[in-house]
Amino acid sequence: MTKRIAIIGAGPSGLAQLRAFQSAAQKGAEIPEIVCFEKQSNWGGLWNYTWRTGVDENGEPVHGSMYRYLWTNGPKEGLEFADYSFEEHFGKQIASYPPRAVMFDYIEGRVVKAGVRDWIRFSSVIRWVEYDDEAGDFTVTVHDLAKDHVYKERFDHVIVASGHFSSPNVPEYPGFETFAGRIVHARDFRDAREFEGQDVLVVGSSYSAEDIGSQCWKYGAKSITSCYRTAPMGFKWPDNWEEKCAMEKLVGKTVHFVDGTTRKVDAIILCTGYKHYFPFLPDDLRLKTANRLATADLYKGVVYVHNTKLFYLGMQDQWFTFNMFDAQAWYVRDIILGRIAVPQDKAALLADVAARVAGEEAEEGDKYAIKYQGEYVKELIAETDYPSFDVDGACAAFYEWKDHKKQDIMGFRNQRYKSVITGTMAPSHHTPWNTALDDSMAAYLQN
Ligand code: FAD
Ligand code: NA7
Repeated sequence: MTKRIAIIGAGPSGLAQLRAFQSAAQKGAEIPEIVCFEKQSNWGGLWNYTWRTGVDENGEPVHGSMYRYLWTNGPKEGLEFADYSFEEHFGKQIASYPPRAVMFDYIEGRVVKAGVRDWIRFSSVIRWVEYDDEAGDFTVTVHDLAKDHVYKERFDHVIVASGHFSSPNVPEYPGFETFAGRIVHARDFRDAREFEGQDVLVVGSSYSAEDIGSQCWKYGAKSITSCYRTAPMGFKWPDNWEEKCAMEKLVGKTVHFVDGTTRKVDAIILCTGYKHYFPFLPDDLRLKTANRLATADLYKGVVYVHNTKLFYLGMQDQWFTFNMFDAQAWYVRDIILGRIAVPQDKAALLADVAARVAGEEAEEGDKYAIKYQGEYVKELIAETDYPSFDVDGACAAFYEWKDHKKQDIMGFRNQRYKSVITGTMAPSHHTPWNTALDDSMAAYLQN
């Protein structure tokens, strides 16, 4: 009997899984029946932009956390698909930090070419997954939002690719309840022009704080104040951007920081991260992990140690993204196809997780972290037929990117890097990032 595989989510991770199976089929392998469930009406995950915040047209929590004018926050040369280069998609090499719409087009291009859209049931939200010990399979409860119909189906394997940058971590500080201005989490930030002329406080010191602060700066905020809990971002900020220590409280519109200084602000943007959130999974199947490179409870970063028929994709914190999701998807595919064996001894699975955690913690610093995740990508692709590529070269692009940010935080996106897939150098973009206000694909591709 043919196996049945459920994939939850058609973002970059879920789409990588579809392409992995399709590529095996293309090479003549017999593959199981694949059903991908996607709650949105289109694919692309976070890259499928929505203006909506809160709930969507069906009353479901909006998945999207991306905003207008978003350009990639790392060079595209670090994430390029090894089986589908930017040059193949666009017919030419393009500049290194594409805006969201360009990335969406690229993501879509590979799966259109693979012809896997029919494997996806759109507007279909997974409500619940349970495992039947006796039958050894999963029952998945699906809500078809278009037909408003709830049904159940059985699957031999479930692959969770539902992302982990959608459910916000929202702290509260004293005085929030009486603040006469907007307090918004990054997940609901959509258009920097809303903050034009305002004094904006950005809480947090990671990617969202840096990029959302930069967006607001670029689109005309009067000033940016960012505040950190643990460590400052430490970039050379423009004159109207000040980085402060942790916030203590608000009194009216005045922020009090723990060093006793104060600052009056008009709006507060909480760039305080996200939670791994799986409301459709019971305790025995639900991954509980921090946002880190070596997640808890995932053998090889993908196999759930407490039920090895269940897989998770893309649950790590991410330096590498699309190519890492590919490495994982090819690996999971080969487990399902019986090409790779997973130890059935739980102690061995947990030992693998412990070794990964120890590896991540062995050294500090971003450079080590990038290399650590690069080694993970290498480890997985060595065991499958995913096209081998120069992972060290991709790491080198990331190291350069870190330096470029240190040199000029508002100018690093003007830099360019060499593709590790085609060997071609990216062209310089025609307009410096801080003056390029039009983020459309047409404008970007004018090079
Ligand atoms: P997602 O893209 O989140 O996709 C998950 C999919 O699962 C969604 O389509 C969702 O609708 C679906 N889903 C969720 N729950 C259910 C359910 N119950 N039933 C059915 N479907 C469900 N990465 C980069 O490489 N470069 C960047 O510049 C970059 N910028 C980013 C900026 C922001 C603001 C954020 C939040 C992330 C950014 N990322 C970036 C990282 C991003 O996580 C990855 O690029 C990528 O989108 C992750 O893919 P994914 O498929 O794992 O998850
Ligand atoms: P991250 O990278 O998880 O960072 C979260 C940040 O929020 C980090 O600086 C945290 O500080 C800070 N944080 C968390 N809780 C609090 C509270 N209570 N008070 C103050 N600061 C807090 O999330 P991002 O959204 O930046 O990035 C996620 C993805 O989105 C990433 O892949 C990007 O590409 C886009 P800490 O250092 O823990 O003290």
